[in-house]
Amino acid sequence: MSAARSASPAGAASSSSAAAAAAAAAAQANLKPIQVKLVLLGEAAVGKSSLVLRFVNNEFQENKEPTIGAAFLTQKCKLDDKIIKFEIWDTAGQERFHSLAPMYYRNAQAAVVAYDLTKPASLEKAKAWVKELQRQANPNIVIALVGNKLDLASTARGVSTEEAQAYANESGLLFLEASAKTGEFVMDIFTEIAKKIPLDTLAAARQRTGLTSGGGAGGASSSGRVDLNQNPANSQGADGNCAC
Ligand SMILES: Nc1nc2c(ncn2[C@@H]2O[C@H](COP(=O)(O)OP(=O)(O)O)[C@@H](O)[C@H]2O)c(=O)[nH]1
Ligand SMILES: [Mg+2]
Repeated sequence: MSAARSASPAGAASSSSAAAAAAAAAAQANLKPIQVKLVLLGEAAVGKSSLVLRFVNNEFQENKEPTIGAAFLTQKCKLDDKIIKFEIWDTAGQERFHSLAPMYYRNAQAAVVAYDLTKPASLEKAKAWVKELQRQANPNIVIALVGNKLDLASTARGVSTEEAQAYANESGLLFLEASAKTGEFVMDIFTEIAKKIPLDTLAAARQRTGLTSGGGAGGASSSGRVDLNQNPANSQGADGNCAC
């Protein structure tokens, strides 16, 4: 401290202005969105695309056409004094064949694994996806198990809350039941994920590496579409710097 002061004639003044600059930089850093790559997984027709549509546009389409080409959507969300920008990767129906390339979830910081709470088989499928994520994805990935179609629970529930909650607890997952149709608890999925992600670590890492993207968006085009079928070997940016 004293060494710094003697090194600079305007030591006191510059250290206080440096502190002010640091505070301003910190405030600025908080304003800068922290990008979080989030992938959706789960059996076809459980409502993955509908959950995203509800979260991003606050809409619901009754007979939603299956996603053509994979969608890449973004949505910002504020948590305390931080802004999180979710980069959401929705599938193009490859989940029907369980053929999602690992590049889809590579580098994801978060995953929503959805099932349809009227269909017990879809919970089994969700468990298989969780296993795959735990085996292949980033070891710190935050996974939320979501039982969708809560609006049908009173008439057609096939999976009890207790069963799914117990499985989520033993596997270390967040767990929520939600309805893309009514919107109930959809925001909560993303808020709970944001709370569990080590945002400070993520922001610091981004600053260190100078990365601005959640990584893995190497296949994203300006149209917001990504080709998930592309060869993973070719999926990195030209500088090979797509991974974070
Ligand atoms: N009742 C009800 N239907 C839903 C809900 N979410 C999605 N759906 C319907 O389920 C079907 C499949 O939805 P979609 O989002 O395409 O599923 P995805 O294949 O997992 O992306 C569509 O007909 C949706 O309208 C929900 O919360 N409640
Ligand atoms: Mg879909």
